[in-house]
Amino acid sequence: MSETATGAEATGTTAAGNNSFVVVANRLPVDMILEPDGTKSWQESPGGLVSALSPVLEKHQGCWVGWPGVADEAPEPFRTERGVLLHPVELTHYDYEEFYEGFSNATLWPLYHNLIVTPEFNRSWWDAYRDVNLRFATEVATVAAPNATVWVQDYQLQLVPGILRQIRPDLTIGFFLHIPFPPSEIYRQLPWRDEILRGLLDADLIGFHLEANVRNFVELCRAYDLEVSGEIKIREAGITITAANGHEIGVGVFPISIDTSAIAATLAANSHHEAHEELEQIHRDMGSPSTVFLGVDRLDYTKGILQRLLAFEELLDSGALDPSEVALVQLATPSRERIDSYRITRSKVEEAVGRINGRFAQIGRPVVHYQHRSVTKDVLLRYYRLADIMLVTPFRDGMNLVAKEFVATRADSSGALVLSEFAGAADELDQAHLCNPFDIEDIKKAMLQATWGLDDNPEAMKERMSAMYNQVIEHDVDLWANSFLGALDKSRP
Ligand code: ADQ
Repeated sequence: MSETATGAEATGTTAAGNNSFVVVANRLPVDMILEPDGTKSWQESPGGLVSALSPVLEKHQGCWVGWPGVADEAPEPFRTERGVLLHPVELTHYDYEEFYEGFSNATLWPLYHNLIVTPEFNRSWWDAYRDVNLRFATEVATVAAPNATVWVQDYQLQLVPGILRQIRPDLTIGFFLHIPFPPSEIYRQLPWRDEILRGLLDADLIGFHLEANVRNFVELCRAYDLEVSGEIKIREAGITITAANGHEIGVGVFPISIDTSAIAATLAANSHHEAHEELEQIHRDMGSPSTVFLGVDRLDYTKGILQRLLAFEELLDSGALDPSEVALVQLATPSRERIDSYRITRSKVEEAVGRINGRFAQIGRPVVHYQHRSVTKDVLLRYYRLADIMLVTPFRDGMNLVAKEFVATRADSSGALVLSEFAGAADELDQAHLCNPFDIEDIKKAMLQATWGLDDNPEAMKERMSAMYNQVIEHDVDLWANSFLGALDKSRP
C-alpha cells in the first residue's frame, strides 16, 4: 500500500507537549514497509488492537505513540489524512529480539494465555522490557500537554504507567489489557511480578475485557495485602484498589468491540449488483460448495487453527461432511514468525492443509483454501459475507474481534457462528454454537450442529444470529472507548 492509500503523509509536525489525548501502544496503526531499493511506504498493521483503536483516535484527533514496525527506523512524526498524529518510537534490532519477541511474546503472551506453551523467563529480556518501557514513557512525556489524558495499551507496556507517574504526575493515566489476565497462581510464576504489578498500579484506571479477568486481578491484589473495595461493574470502575503508596486505582470491565458503522457503510457501498456478482463468482470458482466454513486469524498458537482443521478432516473422513459439498477457507495473517512456537504452529497448520487437500480435494477443487497473508478490510468483509459458518476456536483469547466482525455482517440473520467458550467474545455471544477447543469431538459437534441447523431449523438459526447481531450493534467500539474514557475522566483528582 502506498503512503496516500493509507492516508499517511509526512508533515514534519513538531509534537512536543501540546497533545491533550495520547494513546501509547507497542505498534503504530501503520507499519513502515522498506523496499529493497530503499523506498518507504506504509500499510495498516495487523491485529485487534489497531482495528479497535484506529476509529477512536480518529474521532478524538489524538496522538498515537508507537513503534513503526521496522527496527532501527525512527521517521519524523506525521499526521494521517484522518487527523491522527503518529509519533514513532525507535526500536533497535536488539530491542525487537529481546523486548518484543522475547519478553513480550515468549514470556508474557504465553503466561497470560494460561500457559498454552511454556513461557521462558530470561533476565536479559526483562532488562530490555524495562528499557523499552522507559523509552515509550519518555516519548509520551514529551508529547503530552499539561494535565493530558494518556491511554496506555496492553501487555508490552505495563511499566509505562509507573514511569509516567514519576516523570509526569500531572497526567491522567488509563491502562487497558487486550489479552486475558491470568489466575493469580499463574501470574505469580513471573520472576518480575512485583515490578509489573507496581507499574500497573500507578494508573488511575485499569480496564479488562471480562469479569473473570478482573476477578483474577483482584485476587492477585489481595494476595499482596492491598485494600480492595467496591464490586465488579460493566463499563464502570466498580472496584477501587489502594496501592501501598496510598494511590487509588479504579478497575472495571470494558468489553472491547468493533466499528459497526464502518462495516455497515462498507457493506452498503458493496450492495450493488456487480459486488454480488463478484461474490457469486468467487463461490463458483470454489466449485459452488453448499457450505463454506471460514477461519480468520493471526497465525498464533492461541487461536486453535490446527484443531479446527483436524475436526474438519475427521468430519470428511467419517463421511459426516461430503468433500464435494463443503469447503473451508482459512485466512491466516503472518505473525511473530521468528519465534519457535509460531514456526512450529505454522508448519503443523500447513502440513494439515496439504494433507487434507491431498486426501479429499479434486483437481481444481480444493476442500481447504488457505492464504497465509493479510487482506484488506474490504476483501475480509467479502469473505465474511461468503461464509455460511464462521469458525472461531481459540484455546484462549482476550475477546476476539473476528467473531464480532462476522456477526456484524449478518443484518439478514443468515449464517452461523461456531465459537470457543474460551474466547472472551463467548460472554456476549452466547447464542453461538459454543465448543471446547481442547476437545476435537466437541468442535466437530458444534460444526455439525451449525451445518444441520442451517438446513433443518432455519428459523431457530436466524433467531440466534439476530440476537448476536443486536448485541454487537448495540455494543460497538464507541461504547467501549467512551465508557473507558468517561470512567477515566471521573478518576481525575
Ligand atoms: P488479536 O489476537 O489480533 O487481538 P482479534 O481480536 O481477533 O485478535 O483481532 C484480529 C484483527 O485482525 C481483526 O480485526 C481481524 O479482522 C484482523 N485480521 C485477522 N486476520 C486477518 C487477515 N488475514 N487479513 C486482514 N485482517 C485480518 C488482540 C487480542 C484479542 C482482542 C484484541 C482487541 O488477542 O483477544 O480481541 O486484541 O482487544
